[in-house]
Amino acid sequence: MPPTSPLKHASRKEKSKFTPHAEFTDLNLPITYRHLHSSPPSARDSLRVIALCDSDAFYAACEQVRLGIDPSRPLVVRQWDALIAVNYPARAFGITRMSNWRDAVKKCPELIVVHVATYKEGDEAPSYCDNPDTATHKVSLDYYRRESAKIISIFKEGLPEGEIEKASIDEAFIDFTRPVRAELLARYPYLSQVPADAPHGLDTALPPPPQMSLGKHGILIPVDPPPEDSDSAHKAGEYVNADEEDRPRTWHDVALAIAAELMDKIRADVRTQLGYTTSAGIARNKFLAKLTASYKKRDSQSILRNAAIPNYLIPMPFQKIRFLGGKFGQAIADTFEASTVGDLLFIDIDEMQQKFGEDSIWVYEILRGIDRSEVKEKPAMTKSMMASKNLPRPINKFSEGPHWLRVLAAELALRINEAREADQSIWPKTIVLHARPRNEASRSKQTSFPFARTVTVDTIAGFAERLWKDLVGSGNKEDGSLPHSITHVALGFSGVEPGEAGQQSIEGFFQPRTSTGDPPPADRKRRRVAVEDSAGASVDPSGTPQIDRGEKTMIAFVCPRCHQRIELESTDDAHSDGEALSRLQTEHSDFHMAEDLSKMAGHNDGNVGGGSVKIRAVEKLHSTRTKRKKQPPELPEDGIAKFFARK
Ligand code: DCP
Ligand code: CA
Repeated sequence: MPPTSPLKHASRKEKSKFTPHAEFTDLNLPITYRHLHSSPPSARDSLRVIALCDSDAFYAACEQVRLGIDPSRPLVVRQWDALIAVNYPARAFGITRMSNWRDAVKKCPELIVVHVATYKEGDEAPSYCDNPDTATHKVSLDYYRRESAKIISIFKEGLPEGEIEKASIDEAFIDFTRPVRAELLARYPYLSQVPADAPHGLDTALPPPPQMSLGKHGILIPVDPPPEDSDSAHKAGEYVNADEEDRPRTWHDVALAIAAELMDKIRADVRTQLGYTTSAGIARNKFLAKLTASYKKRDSQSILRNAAIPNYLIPMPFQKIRFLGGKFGQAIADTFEASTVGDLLFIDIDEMQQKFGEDSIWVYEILRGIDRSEVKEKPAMTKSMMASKNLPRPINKFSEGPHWLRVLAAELALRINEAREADQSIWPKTIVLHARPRNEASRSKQTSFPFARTVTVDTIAGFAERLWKDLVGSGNKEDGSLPHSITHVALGFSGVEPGEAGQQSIEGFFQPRTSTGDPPPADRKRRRVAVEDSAGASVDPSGTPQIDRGEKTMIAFVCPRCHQRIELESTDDAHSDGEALSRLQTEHSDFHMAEDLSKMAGHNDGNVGGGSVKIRAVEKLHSTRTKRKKQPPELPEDGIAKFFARK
């Protein structure tokens, strides 16, 4: 089917001979025993299955759950005067995110309006208040972050074998390729052995797939375009072609159906355990999974078979595709006078690259249903935390800064302490303050953040205030006025990571040590031995490494700092051994910390932990010299990069 909007560039490919469907050459790759047995699966795997799961009206749902409100009641979440989330019953009244909340109430008088939680100075935690003042309050999204983390944990529990990548606060990609392989082998055991007479061994094509139902756990996006009159139903995801189940199927279709079954179960767990409904899309790669998830929204999931890809993509406005919606998409639209994917299929790779550089091969492939980007699990801990505020009234005097610094410090304190509930050793290495003078670029100062058992708003605010002084100066001697008004402030932690094994507290530094600096003797007999001797090491079912030394069984750990193996005699009780080893690690790590501290003595600049221990800031707070950050090399003039903001 030729694209609907004729191109002026017909000469690029001879239009009479051009069939856009013929461009989709990657969709029918052979599926062989190798795809079930070779590991690990690759991004080119023809049995690859990816899902994107997105929570419905997420912030609104979070508030509904928190307040125990019936989900059928219309509810919106407000941030100052704007709406940031609108639940589906409220959408039925024509309310959108673009609406002003007062107009929304006019449209639906029974509308429940919840203002997002806020902090103000002196608050230890965010709270809900109907009419917070932007001059004194700061928005907090922590509750939504926590709910989001709970959803991800359910995904992980339900899918220990699958890779999960959080894509935004309410979206995650899931790579189902491995779990689906395992299910295929369990359900169709005849696939587990390559037949003796297979002509090409592992590269032999699999036997014909079973006629299992494909649409039991999701809406099948139709292979053939729907009739004209059902177009709106198609767009709303309501068009169902009764023949879809009768089509010949491939093993990839079976793989998609199995993934849909697994996804459905996980979504049901999220619904019953947390009360959130989600929508998912299941397809051969990330970009198609994302497009498929929005096929039919709200408590539903859709499946895009390879055979359905051409007719799904060809009429689609290409600017709907992620990364093609912004300036880059507009430049493509202008350059090629194109609006749909079908329009762009005329453009061959040479011309695309001539206009947009080598990297535009990525666009060329996307238009043909190819996306090799991987689902990559991000580390559970974000390495940085940031609290920021666009100031409704700019700060003009030095003394006006600390009010906002305390508000930001309260948010950071809550977040770091929450992270430490999960792992006591988590600690930020650095604290950084950014301030943006009016009409200028933001400036920042940072300093190291010392380790202590607890962190309070006061500790953080103390550091922030010194950074503030360093960053903006003390202001005019007469009235404290600053040379530039500050319109934005942000306070953050970076290098937020678990500390070394056993790093526990500043208090540990004061435990008695021997004159040699060795850790104090533990209750039980222990020895330090050279690391290289690992012969005979084994791991018991509890995960504790055990070394058999004649009659005695020793348990041990290797210190990541001094690389010494510290051993302890086992009691043959795994639980008690684990506890003893962990105590020993703590003591040993505290010893290193104490050593570090004593090396710092005499170069102090801060006083932390309520005692006599002074910590030297790595960057001198009152230094007038600022180091210039090395600029990244200039991006090439041509190419894709210039269309995307540098982050
Ligand atoms: N969000 C926001 N400001 C925006 C867009 C979104 O604060 N401009 C927040 C509120 C949303 C959440 O992010 O609830 C997730 O954004 P989505 O775009 O996924 O929108 P919803 O989840 O609200 O609705 P949908 O059901 O359409 O996904
Ligand atoms: Ca959403």
